[in-house]
Amino acid sequence: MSGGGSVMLLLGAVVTLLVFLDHQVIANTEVMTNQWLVRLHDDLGSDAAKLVAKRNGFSYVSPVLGSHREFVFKHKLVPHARTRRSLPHTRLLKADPLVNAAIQQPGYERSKRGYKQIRGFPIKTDDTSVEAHNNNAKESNLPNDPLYAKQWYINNTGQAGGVPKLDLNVEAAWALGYTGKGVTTAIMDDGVDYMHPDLFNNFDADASYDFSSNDPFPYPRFTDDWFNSHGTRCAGEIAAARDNGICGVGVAYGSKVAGLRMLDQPYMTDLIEANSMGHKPDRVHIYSASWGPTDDGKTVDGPRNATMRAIVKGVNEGRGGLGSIYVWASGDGGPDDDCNCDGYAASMWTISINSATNDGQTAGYDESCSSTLASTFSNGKSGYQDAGVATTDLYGKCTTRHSGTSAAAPEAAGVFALALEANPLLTWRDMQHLTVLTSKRNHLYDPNGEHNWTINGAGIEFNHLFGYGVLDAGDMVDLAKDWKSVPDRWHCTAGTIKGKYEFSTNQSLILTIDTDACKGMENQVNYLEHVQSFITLKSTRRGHVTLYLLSPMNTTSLLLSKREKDDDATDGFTKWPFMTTHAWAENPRGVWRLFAIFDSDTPQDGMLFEWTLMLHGTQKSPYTGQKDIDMQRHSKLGVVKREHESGQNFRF
Ligand SMILES: *[C@@H]1O[C@H](CO)[C@@H](O)[C@H](O)[C@H]1NC(C)=O
Ligand SMILES: *[C@@H]1O[C@H](CO)[C@@H](O)[C@H](O)[C@H]1NC(C)=O
Ligand SMILES: *[C@@H]1O[C@H](CO)[C@@H](O)[C@H](O)[C@H]1NC(C)=O
Ligand SMILES: *[C@@H]1O[C@H](CO)[C@@H](O)[C@H](O)[C@H]1NC(C)=O
Ligand SMILES: *[C@@H]1O[C@H](CO)[C@@H](O)[C@H](O)[C@H]1NC(C)=O
Ligand SMILES: [Ca+2]
Ligand SMILES: [Ca+2]
Repeated sequence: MSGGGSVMLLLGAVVTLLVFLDHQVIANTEVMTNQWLVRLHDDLGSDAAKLVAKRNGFSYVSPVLGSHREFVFKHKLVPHARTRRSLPHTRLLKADPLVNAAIQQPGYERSKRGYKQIRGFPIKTDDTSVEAHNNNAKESNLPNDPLYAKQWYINNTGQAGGVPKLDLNVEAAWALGYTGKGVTTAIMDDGVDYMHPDLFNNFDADASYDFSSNDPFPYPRFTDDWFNSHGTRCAGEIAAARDNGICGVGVAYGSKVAGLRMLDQPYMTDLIEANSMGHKPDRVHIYSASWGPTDDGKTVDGPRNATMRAIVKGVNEGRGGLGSIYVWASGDGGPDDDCNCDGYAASMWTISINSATNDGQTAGYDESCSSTLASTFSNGKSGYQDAGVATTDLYGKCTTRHSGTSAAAPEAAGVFALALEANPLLTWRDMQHLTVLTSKRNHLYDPNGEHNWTINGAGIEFNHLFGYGVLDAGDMVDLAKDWKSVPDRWHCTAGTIKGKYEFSTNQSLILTIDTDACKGMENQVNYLEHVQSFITLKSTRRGHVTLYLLSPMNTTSLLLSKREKDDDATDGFTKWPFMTTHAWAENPRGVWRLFAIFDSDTPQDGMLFEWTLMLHGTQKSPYTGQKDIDMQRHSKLGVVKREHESGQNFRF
C-alpha cells in the first residue's frame, strides 16, 4: 500500500520504539516462563527445529509468525513461572550447532478489561418487557430474539434511562442488506464457548486456535466464578445469531467469529501475543482485543519485540495486503489512567475504542487519551442494574451485564465487519478514515465540562474522551460502498529536539518544532493521519507530568493527563510514542508546540531529554474524488462545511 521509502521509514519508527521496550523488559522483569524463542542459523524449517528441540530435551511448540527460522520451544521440567532465568537450559540450546540464539521468555501481566463476577442466566426469561417485545416482533420485521429489546446499543428507544437514538445506528446498515457476510473476527481472549446455541453456527473453527494450551479448540477453562466468560460475551456482541429465539442479536449477525484463546495462563509472553495477532492473517479480517497492560494508573507498557513485528506485518501483509484490522479497548483505568501509556491502545495500527453510557457520558472506569479514534457503548446509566450490554454467556446462558471498554471494542468490530461486507477492498487505513468521517457527536458529552467538542483545523469535530464520536454503522456502510482507497501513506520526521530541558511546578516548559513536513522530498506529508511524539523525560513524580501538543492549525491534543497513582521517580519515559489522532486531515506545515506542565500540589521537577515529532499521512487529499454526494450525506465534513462557511474547514 505504500512506497518503498515509506515502508523503510515506518520500520525505522518501530525500531526506535523497540529499543526502549526491550530496555523496559529487563528493568521490570520479575518472572521467567518455560518458553524459549529459538532462532536457527538459517531458514532451516520446522523439521530441523523439531530435531533441535528433541535432542536437547525441549518440546517444540510452533514457528514464530510463520517463520522458518524462529520457533517457540517449551521445557516441561521448568515451571511456568519462576523468578530466575534457567541458564543451563539456555546454554544447552545455544550450544546446539543449528542454533543462533535462544532467549527464555519473560512473563508479564495482561488483564481483561471490565471483568465482573456476575453469572449469566438461562435463555428463558419471564421479564415482561421482553414478552412485550416478542409480541411486537411478530408484527414487525424486528428480530425475535428475547434480549433484543434490551440491546439499547443497537436500537436505543430510551431503555434503562437512556437517550433515544443514541446507538450504533445498526438497523440502517441491516436495512441495506449488510450483516457481515464473509467476514471473520477473531476474539483474542480467554476462549469462546463455541457450543453456545447462539454462536454455534457463526463460529469459524478453521480460523480459531488455543494458544494457552496449544490445540485447535479455544474452549474456555471452567472456574467456579466463571472468570473465563469474557471472550464468549465479546463474541456474542459481534455474531450472535438472529431470529433463533436465543439471547440477543450480534451487530454483524451474518459474520463469523473465531476464538484465539491466549489470555488464560499465569503470565503472558511476547510469543503468545505475537502468534495470536498474526494468526491466519489471510483468513481473519478483524482482530478484537479487550485486554492490555494492568489498569493500575501507573503502568507504562506496550507490545514487545515479536508482538510489534506481528502488528506491523499484519497491517502491511494481512488480508492479502489490505491490512489486518486491529480493534482495541481503550482501557478501564478510569480518570486516573491515560491510555496513551498503553502501547497497544496508543498504537497507530490499532483502532482504539472508548465507551459511552446510554445517556451519553463516559463510564466511571473509562480512560481517555488522544489516540482514541471513536466510541461505542458499555453500560447504562449507573443505578440501572440491568442496563449493561446484553449478549451471550458461558454454557448456553445469556447476560445483560457485560460492561467496560471490553464491551465497547467488539461492538466496533461488528460495525467494521458490516463495512467490510459493503466493501471488502477497504484497507486498514480506509477503515480509520471512514471511522473519523462518519462517527458522530450524537448526544455524547462530558458532564464535567472539561473536555468539550472541538473542531480541528480540517473541520472535523473531535472530543478527547470520545475521539471522533460514536460509530454510525448506517453511514459507515453507505460511505464504504463506493469508497476509493486513500492515497499512499508517507512518514516524515518533522524534527528532533535533544538536550536537557528543565521544568518544575514553578516553571512549565514549551518546546517548538517548525516544520515544512518534508516538502520537496519523496516522503512529504500534506494531509495528516496520525502524529507521534517520541518523548524521553524523567521527573520526581511521573504521574503529575501533563503533556499537551498544539498543531500549526491550533488543535490541542492532551498527550498525557495526570495519573495520580503513578509515583515513578526513576524510569520516566524513554522514547515513548505518545500518539494523537486529533490533527487528522490537517496540514502539518508550520510550528508545533509541546507543553510540559506539572499538575501537582507538591513541588516537583523534571527534565525533558528528547522530543521527536513524526508526521504520518498522505500527499494527495484523501477525500478528493470520493463520491461528493455520499461525503455530504454521510460524513461530518459536509455538515461542518455548511456550518462554518468562512472557517478553516477541509477543502475537497
Ligand atoms: C527483535 O527481534 C529481531 C528478530 O529476532 C531482532 O533482529 C532484533 O534485534 C530484535 N530487536 C530488539 C530491539 O531486540
Ligand atoms: C427500534 O425500536 C422501536 C421501538 O420498539 C421500533 O418501533 C423500531 O422499529 C425499531 N427499529 C428502528 C430502526 O428504529
Ligand atoms: C466547556 O463548555 C462549557 C459550557 O459551554 C464551559 O462552561 C466550559 O468552561 C468549557 N470547558 C473548557 C475546558 O473550555
Ligand atoms: C492560531 O492561534 C493564534 C493565536 O490565537 C493565531 O494568531 C493564529 O492565526 C492561529 N492559526 C490558525 C491557523 O488559525
Ligand atoms: C518553586 O518556587 C518556590 C518559591 O520561590 C521555591 O521555594 C521552590 O523551591 C520552587 N520549587 C521548585 C521545584 O523549583
Ligand atoms: Ca440470538
Ligand atoms: Ca490503561
